[in-house]
Amino acid sequence: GTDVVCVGETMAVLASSDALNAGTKLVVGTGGAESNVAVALARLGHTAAWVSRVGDDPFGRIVTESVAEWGVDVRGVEVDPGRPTGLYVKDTAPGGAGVLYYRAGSAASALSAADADRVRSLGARAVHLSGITPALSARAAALVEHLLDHGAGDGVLRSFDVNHRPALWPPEAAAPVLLDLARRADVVFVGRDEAERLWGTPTAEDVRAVLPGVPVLVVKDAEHGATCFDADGAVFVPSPPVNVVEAVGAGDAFAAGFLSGLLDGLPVERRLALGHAVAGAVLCSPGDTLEALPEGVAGIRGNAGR
Ligand code: KDG
Repeated sequence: GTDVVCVGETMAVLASSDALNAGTKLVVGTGGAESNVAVALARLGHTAAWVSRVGDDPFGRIVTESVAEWGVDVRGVEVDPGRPTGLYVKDTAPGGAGVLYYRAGSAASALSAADADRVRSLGARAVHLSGITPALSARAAALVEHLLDHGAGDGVLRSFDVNHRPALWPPEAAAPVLLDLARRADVVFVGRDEAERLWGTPTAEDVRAVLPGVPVLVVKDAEHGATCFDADGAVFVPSPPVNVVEAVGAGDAFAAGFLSGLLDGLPVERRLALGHAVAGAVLCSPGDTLEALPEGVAGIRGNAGR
């Protein structure tokens, strides 16, 4: 069976190394928060699937083939002949434009509760969702609600990364929706700064106070560390030092490492350490996705007594 099914939009990334100008060359890549998690889980040796919708266009084929090549089951990806694959431009050079989305009306924005059938049919142990999907459209939001309401099957662990994307919706609109969705999940990931921007909660303990019933709550504080709250209390593990090349995708990698440890039955400290290690691998590379797992990281899961 499948360990984890990840649901959400993956776009073609058009990445520039220099500040965007007429004549700047763009390199086509693949990026999507949820498929990034699936790829990292597959790299860690889990069985992972990605469920989404793409357009019947070259970008849809590129992203689907890439995610498949990285070891993820893509049978749950539906091709929509009527809508394009979303794109984003990534110009992270100093003084660059940052991330620009071209995704309104994309194939994945038509994700709806009907797509839950393909999720359920995978019979996964866990379903991973993020707060990007409810920002895509009302029907995509309905899919997330349905999956959090056991739409992936009874007993399927529901993992939710808050992933607020200010370019999709302002904090005022996102805050109540993301809080409500997080309250329905079994495992929640949120950045400390992200939670502060959304909910006005400056510390990890303040975040716990607004999400008291979440069985496993992970509050990530960038280079400082991450705190996991569960029924046994709170555990903090500091982030190891890394030379950051590009941060996009690090949160997804962290979620994959933590989920890997959770599925393997590791204690909380080791789950957080694995999250940091996998995130560290993405932080030191320019891409969003963990295309290859460094030896040292592979060893962490392998040494876990499996
Ligand atoms: O977490 C990384 C993602 O943000 C990136 O890959 C693109 O999915 C993406 C998004 O919606 O921002």
